[in-house]
Amino acid sequence: MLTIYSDDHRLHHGAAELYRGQLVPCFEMPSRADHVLDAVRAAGLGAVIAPDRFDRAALTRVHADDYVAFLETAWDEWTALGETGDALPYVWPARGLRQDAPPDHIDGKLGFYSIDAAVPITAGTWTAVRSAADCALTGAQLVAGGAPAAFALCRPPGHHAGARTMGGFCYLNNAAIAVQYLRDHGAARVAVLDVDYHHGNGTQDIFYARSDVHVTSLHGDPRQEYPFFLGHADERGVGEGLGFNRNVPLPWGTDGATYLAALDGAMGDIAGFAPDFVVVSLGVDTFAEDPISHFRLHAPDFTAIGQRVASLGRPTLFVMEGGYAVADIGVNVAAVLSGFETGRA
Ligand code: SP5
Ligand code: ZN
Repeated sequence: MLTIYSDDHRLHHGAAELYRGQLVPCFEMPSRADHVLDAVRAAGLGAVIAPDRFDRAALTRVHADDYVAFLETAWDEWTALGETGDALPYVWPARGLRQDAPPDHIDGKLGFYSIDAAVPITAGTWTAVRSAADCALTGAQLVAGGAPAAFALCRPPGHHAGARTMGGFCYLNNAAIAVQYLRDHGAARVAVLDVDYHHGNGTQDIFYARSDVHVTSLHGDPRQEYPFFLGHADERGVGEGLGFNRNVPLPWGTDGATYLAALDGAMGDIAGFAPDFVVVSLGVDTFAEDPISHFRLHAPDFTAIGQRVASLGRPTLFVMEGGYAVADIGVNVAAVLSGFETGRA
């Protein structure tokens, strides 16, 4: 399968994120993508190509126009204050505060358009974010055009980004943008399978009221894990979307066997939906050595995940999400993709 990758990701390199009362170095760093690219090449999975450039309209099919405008201008507004370091939010419209009145000042906007303080905006963030979305869109274009599979090596990741919010290292929801592209280019039904360690709150929220996109996420139980405020098993969708969202929260310490059994339990639902395409939000932060996560998966488990996805027999777009054990990310991603290729054969 082709991998779609842009060097532009390097332009996004945040210095720090807020964690337990400290500004700590960002876990989401450029070397992550380098390791994935190296491993994909070493595994001989196929050519690596640059993304096409898509219209801004492809982004606003999923994200609110004012949110995209915020991302486009945030750095300039921030530096106009005389600031030289990364932009970070420090105040949020939580319960009891208005969520319908976007502020004018950049300090207010940063909080209005975010769910946490793990989303630094730097000079190159928008260029990197836009190119990551282009990678996902190029992958969607490929599978829409008949390719059996593609891998969008997106960085920064996307699944925590909602229609109007950034968070959890994510700015634009690359997977959701790809899903919408597929819907706009002939697909009737698209299934999302999110195997990142964290719940894909942005993706769930974007499609929650829709029956044309089925979203499944396996993740650390939000009662004990980020993002804490979405991802429970009783979230099944709303209105027309009722029954088209499936969460599988799993406890800290979940090992490969338990994880794969849980995945097997969700597969029938996805197959029954009869999707025209499958979009996999591919995080490998379920790895046992991941520095910010608490599952216990190893390389053979990642191969098995790829084989499970292949068993659906649908054209599949893999979109890179999380994974922070930098040296191992590439090997684990390549294991999923190779497992898919062998499972398909
Ligand atoms: C895309 C993705 O995987 N985003 C994850 C965002 C998680 N953000 C909060 C994680 C808190 C980090 N804790 C570090 C503890 C290390 N001892
Ligand atoms: Zn994650």
